[in-house]
Amino acid sequence: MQQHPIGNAGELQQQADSSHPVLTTQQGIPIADNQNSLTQGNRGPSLLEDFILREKITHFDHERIPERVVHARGSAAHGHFTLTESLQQYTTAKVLTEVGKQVPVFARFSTVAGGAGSVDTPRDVRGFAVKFYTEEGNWDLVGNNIPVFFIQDAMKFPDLVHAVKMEPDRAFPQAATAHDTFWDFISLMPESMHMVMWIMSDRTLPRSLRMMEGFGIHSFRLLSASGKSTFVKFHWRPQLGMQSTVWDEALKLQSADNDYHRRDLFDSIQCGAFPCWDLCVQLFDEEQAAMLPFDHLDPTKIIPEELIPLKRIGELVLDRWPDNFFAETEQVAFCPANVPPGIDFSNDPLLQGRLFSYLDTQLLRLGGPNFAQLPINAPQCPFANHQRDGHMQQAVPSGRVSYEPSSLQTDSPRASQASGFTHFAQATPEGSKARLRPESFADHYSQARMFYQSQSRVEQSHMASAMVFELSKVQTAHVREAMVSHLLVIDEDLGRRVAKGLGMQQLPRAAEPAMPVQDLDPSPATCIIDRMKPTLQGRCIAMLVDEGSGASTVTMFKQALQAQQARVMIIAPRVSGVTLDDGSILAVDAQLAGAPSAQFDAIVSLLAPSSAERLATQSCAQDWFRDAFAHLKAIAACPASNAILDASGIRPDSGFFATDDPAPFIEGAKTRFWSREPALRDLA
Ligand code: HDE
Repeated sequence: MQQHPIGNAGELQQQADSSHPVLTTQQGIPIADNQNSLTQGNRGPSLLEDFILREKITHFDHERIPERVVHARGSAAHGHFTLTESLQQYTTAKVLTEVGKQVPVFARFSTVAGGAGSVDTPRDVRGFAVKFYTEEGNWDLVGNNIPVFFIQDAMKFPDLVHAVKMEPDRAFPQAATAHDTFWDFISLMPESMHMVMWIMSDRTLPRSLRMMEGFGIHSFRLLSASGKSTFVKFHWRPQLGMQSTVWDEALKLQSADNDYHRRDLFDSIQCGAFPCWDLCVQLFDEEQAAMLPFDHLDPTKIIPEELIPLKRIGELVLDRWPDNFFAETEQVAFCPANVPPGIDFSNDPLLQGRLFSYLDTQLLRLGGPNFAQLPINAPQCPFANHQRDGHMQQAVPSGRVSYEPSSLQTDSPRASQASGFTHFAQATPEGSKARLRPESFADHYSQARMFYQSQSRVEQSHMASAMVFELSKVQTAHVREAMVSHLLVIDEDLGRRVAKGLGMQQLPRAAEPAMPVQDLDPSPATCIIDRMKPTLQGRCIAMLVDEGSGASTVTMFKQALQAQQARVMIIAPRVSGVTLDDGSILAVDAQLAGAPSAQFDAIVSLLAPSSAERLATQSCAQDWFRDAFAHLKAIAACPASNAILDASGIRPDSGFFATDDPAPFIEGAKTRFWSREPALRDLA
């Protein structure tokens, strides 16, 4: 039978030419046909002999590696760190002493609980991991966007993670803390109460990865040339200021755009609005540490910046999206044990456990001991050692010597007393081996109270409502009661609000703290709302238009918003462009039904009367306005848009602006209208 010269069903086979290289197998064998497997006859069975098909399918079958056991969902970018103030007095680490030198970095942001394919906007802690490729080796600052952690000892980490992940018998919920096993575990772990306050705050609902803080959490040490040690805590401060979404908005973002944060990071880098953070440090010595009313080695405690101020020492800029997600974002391997000489660890027992865990998990996840050779993990400074062989060895070391000491090869690598890593020579009292929790770690409620009481009234009500939402999903009554009994200790009013929100008939008895709760001074620096920067930089404003919208108003708003560095998205019922009232065609970025307003920071509606009347009957248009209103956003609406506002039952307030002048709207769009909230939803 005659062979078909083209692919199946008449599909033309694409052939190599001067601009397209020849397609080959992994072995470099050129491929003539990438459409059809080798079969016996025209409609016969496939042949085992088809090495091209077998290689292609085999490789595909092996494309996945185990996802991270936590922090599986993440997005990352390349950039650089520039030191602006030297810490020479405290450390020998060049990355912290060479002012002005650009150090390449790779930063990965992640959620914790969900799988790699889960959404970007659950209520969850965010990972904030930065790999600095320094000239003295890689430094990984593997932090979170919350400055404390749930547990004090690494021994509890697998339990915590098992409790928060989807429940093992039913395999749900995905990427959520609102379920029985999480709150059961938490209610039995008083040490988690401070962290619980932070995760119930709006910190876990960031508007953008570019608008959240990062924290190294643990105390680390800096070591000076003379061997003197200074404790340090690392903080990242976003230059765009802090901003969070409201809970209803976060929920709606989960359906509007699974990749909301990833897309936002990608878009901002692609359009040159590079995300930037300041690196700040808190520095203190043993004497200052001894004066603190808590133990700084306890990772459930912060050192309020009102007690030890932050010192800004440098800037991180992310300016390049990875070329390949798998090769870079998926295969990057962070490890808190990667520190250059001049940085060292403290005895924080959580940190000590982490020093073991990351290398161990990466051996499994990346398939063997040579993962440091992957381009994203390899140091960008000279490196040499006697480690050899193993799965997927890429290097081809020459010579006879792969050991030390040796006398056979003059250029084999040797240790260096002068530049090598030295640990802090901490004097340790002789003690007996024991499994003990230090008594100085016993105060579980004071900082939880301090955090709650430091928040603004709006933020406190968000926390209480979050707690009610989460515990309402808990089916076991005694778990709900146990949690309320802790809240009553943290702040009686909070406990009562949550009990009321849950509809409890009787208040449970307050938990019994192991030691008296201290009334610490509030730390206003822990709030978010006041940290929202009055700017449109980094914000995205949607303009709703349709056939017949006024060209001059559209242009006026667009130009005024862009002059403020806002990103403007044109939304219309149909995506192929609209004809404005002067006959010009305006390109459209997204379809109204596919671009819910939860995705934008503020909205503008510039509709002609006929279009507004038609849209007033459409649920997508009503929702668009209703959600922007419910999410406390500024709304500029032309008079014709009143038809939709009326149909949506919205009564305009001080967050509404006319469309004859963009200036007042621009000011409104820099903030949110918190005063609107109590009338919109019952907050606990
Ligand atoms: Fe992690 N953590 N962690 N963690 N962690 C991992 O390492 C672990 C902790 C953090 O973008 C894992 O390569 C233990 C605190 C981030 O690739 C694993 C303990 C903080 C990331 C692991 C902690 C973090 C991880 C999973 C308690 C904030 C993502 C995959 C002792 C300071 C890094 C991997 C990335 C990832 C273990 C607690 C931050 C299993 C045992 C506290 C940002 O090794």
